[in-house]
Parts: sequence; C-alpha cells; structure tokens
Amino acid sequence: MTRRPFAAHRKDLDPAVIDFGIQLASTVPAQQRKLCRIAFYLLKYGYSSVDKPFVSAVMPCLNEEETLGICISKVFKCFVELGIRGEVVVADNGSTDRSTEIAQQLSAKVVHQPIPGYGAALSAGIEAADGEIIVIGDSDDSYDWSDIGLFIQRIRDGYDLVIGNRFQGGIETGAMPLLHRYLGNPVLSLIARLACRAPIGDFHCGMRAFTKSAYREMRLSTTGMEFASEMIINAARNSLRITEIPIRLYRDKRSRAPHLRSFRDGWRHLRFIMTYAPDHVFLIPAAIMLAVGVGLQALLVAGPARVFGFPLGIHFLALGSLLTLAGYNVLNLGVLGKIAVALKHPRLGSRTVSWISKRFSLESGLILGSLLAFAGLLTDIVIFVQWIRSSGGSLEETVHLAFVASTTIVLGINIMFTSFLVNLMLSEEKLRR
Ligand SMILES: Nc1nc2c(ncn2[C@@H]2O[C@H](COP(=O)(O)OP(=O)(O)O)[C@@H](O)[C@H]2O)c(=O)[nH]1
Ligand SMILES: [Mg+2]
Repeated sequence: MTRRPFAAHRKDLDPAVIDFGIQLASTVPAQQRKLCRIAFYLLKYGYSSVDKPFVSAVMPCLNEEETLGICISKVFKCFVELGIRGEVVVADNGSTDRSTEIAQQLSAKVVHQPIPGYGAALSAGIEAADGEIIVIGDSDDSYDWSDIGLFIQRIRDGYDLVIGNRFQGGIETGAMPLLHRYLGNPVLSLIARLACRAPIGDFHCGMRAFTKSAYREMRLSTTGMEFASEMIINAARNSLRITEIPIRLYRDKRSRAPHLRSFRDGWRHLRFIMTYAPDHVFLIPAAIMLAVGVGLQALLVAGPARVFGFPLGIHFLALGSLLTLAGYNVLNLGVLGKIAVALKHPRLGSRTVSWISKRFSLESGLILGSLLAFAGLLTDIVIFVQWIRSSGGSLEETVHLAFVASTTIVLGINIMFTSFLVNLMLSEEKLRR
C-alpha cells in the first residue's frame, strides 16, 4: 500500500474566499493594504496548519533501554515523512535502567506515574499528551512504529478507535508464545467479543490509535494489562466507531523477559470482562435457575410426583427451593450490576435498565414482597394449627407445602428489602441521565 503524506490532503483556501479577500483589500486605503496582506497570509498559514493533525505517540515503558530509542527514532522519522506535527510521550512508572534518560535525550516527553502497571502508566501518558490523535504501542520494538500513518488515516476516515490485528497482519515466528497465540488470546477475545459485540479479533493488540475526545468518553480506570480489554469494551459501550487494521507483530528486540504474565494477566482480563457483563454473568444464569426452581416447586408443592417415569420427592423440592432463592438473589445482583454499569456509562442506553426504570416502583416491590411473605406465613400458620389439632402428629402430608411456604416467605422478604436498594440506585441513575 502506498502511503500519501498528509500534506497532500491539506485543503487550501476556497477560491471564493480569496476573491472576497482581494475585493475587500481594494476597498482598504493603500497604506493599510500591507497590513491586510500580512493578516491574509497569517490566516492562510493558520488554516493550513490547523488542518494538519497533531499526533502524540504514547509508549508505556518499564526498563526498555535496549529498544526504547529505536521506537522513538522510528516515530520521529515517520512524523517527518508524513508531514505530521507530533510528539512522543514515554509513560514510565519505575524504570531503573536508562530508559527515561534515553527518552529525554531523544526529545520525548517523559511522564512519571507513581501507580504501578501498564494501564496506570498509559493513563498518565495519555493525559499528558497534547495530541488530538493518540497512538499507543509497546516500546520493545515488537510493533513497527513506522505503521502509525495507517492508524492515523483510519482516524481521519472518521473512526474513534483503531486497533491493530496481529492475526490478520501476521506474527513472526517466536514473537508470541504459542499459549497466547492459540489459546489465551483467541479465547479471551471471543469472550470479550460476545460480551460487548465489538467486531474486533485481537483484543490484546498493544498498537492502537484514538482521538483524545474518544479517550475521555471511554473513562478507563484499570491499572494493569486489562486496560487493553477495558478500552475496547468501554468504547463499544459508548457507541464509539471502532475498526481494526492488520498489522505485523515482530519478535521484540530486547533480551529481558516480557512484563506480561500469562495467568495473572489472563485472569485480570477475564475478571474485567465478567464484572462488566451482567447480562451473561448474572441475568441469564439467574433466569435459568429461577425457571427451574419455580417449576420444581410448582410440581412438588402437593407431594411427590413422577416425571417421565422418574419419582421426584422432597430432595428435588429442596433443590427447587435452593434454585429459586439463589436465582432471585443473582437476578437482583444482576439488575444492580446493570444499573451500576449504566451509572458509569450514562451515554449507553441499556434497554433492561430503561425497562426496569419504567415499570419498577418501590411501592409495587413492597406490595409484592409482603404478599408473598404473608401467603407463606398464612400457610405455615394453617399447618401449625393442624399440628395442634392432631396433638403433635407427624404431618407427613404437609412437609412439601411447608417447604414451599418457607421459600415463599424468604423470597418475599428479599423482594421487600432489595426493592429499597433498586429504588436507591435507579433514582441515582435517573439523576445522571
Ligand atoms: N510503565 C510501564 N510500562 C509497562 C508496564 N508493564 C508493561 N509495560 C510496557 O508495556 C509494553 C508491553 O509490555 P510487554 O512486556 O511487551 O508485554 P507483551 O507485549 O504483552 O508481551 C512494553 O513497552 C512494556 O515496557 C508497567 O507496569 N509500567
Ligand atoms: Mg510487547
């Protein structure tokens, strides 16, 4: 693919504007024309330079003295070739080698972040960057920083976030451990894709570009490597325009081991995805548990029953009771989780939250909860009276009913108290909307 320098995209002043300028100048007294001409050139120069992108290349760096210099030099060379105004920001949080010294020698801006971690370092670097377009990438020379033109071009096409895809662009032999290449990355990317529906194949690619305004909307808060997943998930949640481009991953040129630790960082990615996916983690399992639990209780309330020839007795009723209560609690936590996500991302319209918000009222929750608790209590009282009347008999025939009544009482009490919590969170969510 041939790269066009960005200067070639530069729009010049509209001829109509130039004509208007000439006409205006002819009405101005001769002694002030020189002043007008200077103003005109300033306007023209200013217009052209405003049109050039200002790009910040932000590099997270922890003890990368062997390769940082190569990356910084590649970026500055690329800026010159592309006619881009730009800067390099090195985001460091505790390098003990010559990394920061090298960065300063090569005129990069060095940002020191006291909080440890890849995400923490990048957040500080991006905050300190002055560019309207930010490109991030490793400082181990595993990505080719000369590719930044491709990323910037996609941003100029109108995308908010551009991610590299190493599976499409090619991975040099030995550049990525086999465990990451064939298991960790594809599986975690698939889970993340299902959770946020972003059309991205490589959720962990470290080379990406985005606009500063898009970054602000993403509201990122993680400090470790899971920052990479959080960025895409939050961008998708905020309906930002995301795309990917094939890029090649090379073997890094350093002699030290990578900072990434497979299981620790893999788990941090998964933990983040699950925390922010209440539909899949809470609501779907809860709905299944509730349906099976309520079904078993309805079937066995009057006594043992047979299903497809199998005898189901009190043990299955105990299971039904457990599933009903656990299902309700998980459902309730899922609803609270959805509201919490909606609070964090007010721009994201959640259909579940707006549905609950329209139909839920504290009073209806309290009425439903107290009716259920009362019905269960009444049933238990009737059984108790029967027990008195039978002078303390075994009451075998009411054991199933007593089980369902107890479950109903607990469920009713849960509904009453959780209604207050849901009401509290919903009123907060309405305020933020
Ligand atoms: N400042 C800072 N940079 C980090 C940290 N962890 C990783 N990096 C940098 O982030 C980039 C990616 O890390 P790397 O070890 O290459 O991970 P990998 O590419 O996933 O194997 C490299 O440029 C590292 O120097 C950290 O805790 N702090
Ligand atoms: Mg790397």
